[in-house]
Amino acid sequence: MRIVDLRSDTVTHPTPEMRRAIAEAEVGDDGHRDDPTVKRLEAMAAGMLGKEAAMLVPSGTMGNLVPILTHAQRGDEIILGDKSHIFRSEGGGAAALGGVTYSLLRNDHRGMLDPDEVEEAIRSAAANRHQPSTAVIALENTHNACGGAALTPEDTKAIADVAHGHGLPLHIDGARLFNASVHLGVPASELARDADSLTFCLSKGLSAPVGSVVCGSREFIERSRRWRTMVGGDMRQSGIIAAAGIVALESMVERLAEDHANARRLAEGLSQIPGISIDPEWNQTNLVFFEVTAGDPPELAQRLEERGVKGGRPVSGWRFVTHYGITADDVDHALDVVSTTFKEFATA
Ligand code: TLP
Repeated sequence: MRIVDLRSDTVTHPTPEMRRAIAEAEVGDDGHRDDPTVKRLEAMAAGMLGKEAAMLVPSGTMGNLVPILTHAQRGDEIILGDKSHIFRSEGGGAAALGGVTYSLLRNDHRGMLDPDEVEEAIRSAAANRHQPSTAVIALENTHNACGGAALTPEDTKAIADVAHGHGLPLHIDGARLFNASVHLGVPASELARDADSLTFCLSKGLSAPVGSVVCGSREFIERSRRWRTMVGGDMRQSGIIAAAGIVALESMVERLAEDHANARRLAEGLSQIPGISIDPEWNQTNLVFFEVTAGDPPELAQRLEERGVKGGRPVSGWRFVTHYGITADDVDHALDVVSTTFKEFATA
């Protein structure tokens, strides 16, 4: 059966060039800072993001956790959006492992925070010992739960100005930063410019099998290395991973435009199917969210999966994700399957 896997861009497989690079990678022990391929990836990532230094970590979750632990101390708080991945989908790691509490502000439909609300939310234990001190503010770009919307350099600057006005750092969860960069036609370094720390994922749309990179100042990355060690994130011959990451950065960024075009095609097709509510104009990058207004969502999702179309989150809204493994023809096939399945439900 033909499978169209739209669950996430995390399902992407390494490209043939990545597999070759992995096989041939020169490696060492990164615990001793001896792995030349890891060093190359880190230098390359720092250069592309316009930062002094970078550090490879195994996952996006660790790429957020380590910077938060580095910026904040036990009893501090992080200000972030109520729909942020850090808050909703990372197991409360900052609280559980770092004693850092979450101060939530409303994410608007694009995942942006209101700079005035950020200003008002900042607190200091020095001023009042009954309250936690704000230690860091976080944005997400693109914003997963807000439809894959991209924040502009001006958006980031507006929040950074508030943070920096209080001597606080801005962290960006840029798991899909390169999708934002390609969508906006703006270099990733501009999107990163006002951030003090930032993580991006190699293993999502860029299709590497493993890995995320944390970027920041040399001093920040040195302090972060200690926290990476503490959370068990130090790896050994991780040049194996970095080799694929280098190929990802060299050859997989520009092609994200194809994923965005396929997502738009998918969104437009879905908008024609009775029982589905979606505004295709809203779609920006590779995440397609929609509402199902007919039928029983879990059963519909199961029926689609039985027919080879994987995706959807029938409990908290539906999402299809386009990526390197999905062609325009796959999109058309998925639309046929969705259309037929929804029609059956409508007439049942
Ligand atoms: N997102 C995944 C998971 O929720 C399963 C997905 O399918 O979208 N930040 C953002 C914005 C993310 O979307 C994700 C993962 C992460 C961080 C965490 O990355 P990983 O999964 O590598 O820990």
